[in-house]
Amino acid sequence: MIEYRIALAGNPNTGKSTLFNTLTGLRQHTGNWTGKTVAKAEGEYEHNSKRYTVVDLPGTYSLYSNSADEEVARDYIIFEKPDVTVVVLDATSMERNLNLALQVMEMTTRVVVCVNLIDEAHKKGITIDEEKLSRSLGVPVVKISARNKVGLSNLLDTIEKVTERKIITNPYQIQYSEHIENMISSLEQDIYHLFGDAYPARWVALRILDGDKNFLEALQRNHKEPVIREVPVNGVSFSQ
Ligand SMILES: Nc1nc2c(ncn2[C@@H]2O[C@H](COP(=O)(O)OP(=O)(O)OP(=O)(O)O)[C@@H](O)[C@H]2O)c(=O)[nH]1
Ligand SMILES: [Mg+2]
Repeated sequence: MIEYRIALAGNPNTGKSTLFNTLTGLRQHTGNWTGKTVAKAEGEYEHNSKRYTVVDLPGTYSLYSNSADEEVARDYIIFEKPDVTVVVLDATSMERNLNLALQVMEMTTRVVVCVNLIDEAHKKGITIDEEKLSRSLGVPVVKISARNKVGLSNLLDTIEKVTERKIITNPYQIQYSEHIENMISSLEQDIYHLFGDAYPARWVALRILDGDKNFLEALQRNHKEPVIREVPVNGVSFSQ
């Protein structure tokens, strides 16, 4: 049977675990992430005779290196490379929640944006134009209510289409100032030279510019060849 791996990412309290439980039911295993005190929940579902392993990532507001939760979520997306990352958003606070979606879209092209708590949004008179949002973001957007089991078959079909490249995504990329963009371009070339397309070069360049040593250490731990020594860790500064 064909098998795919799906990650659920999102801010805390957006309904990831509710969605995870609805999708996987009793087919779950829980434990901790290796070397961390962060809870790990993994489960399975089948859809159209394909098996999907789902990982319920910890809820985070960003995917930098601010906490063990963020490291776990970041490392899973970058090093384990799920076939699709579903970013679960709270329909009642889109502005705050979209921040994480944009971060994930810098890390991988295989993204589905899932707008949950759509029932709550309706109660508050909030309407979300998923087609317009999808065009702006360059990835599919699906509205659901995980608790009420609304929109789930559309979500599963959309995940399938992205895994099988029946939907080709083109995630919106944040543009930085010209100065930063120039540095990203030159770093990207070195990163590509070292790693090929093993990692998203633009995103790795941004982490280097950010001085994110925690990520570079994670890269050193997770990458199989010791080429990381050639990447400048301290030598880059973009202060004016
Ligand atoms: N009204 C409504 N409530 C929902 C829906 N989905 C989830 N909830 C509720 O939202 C709350 C948070 O849900 P969780 O599934 O625990 O959220 P989470 O994203 O896993 O939270 P963290 O693990 O802390 O990041 C719970 O009280 C759920 O019952 C929904 O579609 N509608
Ligand atoms: Mg949860």
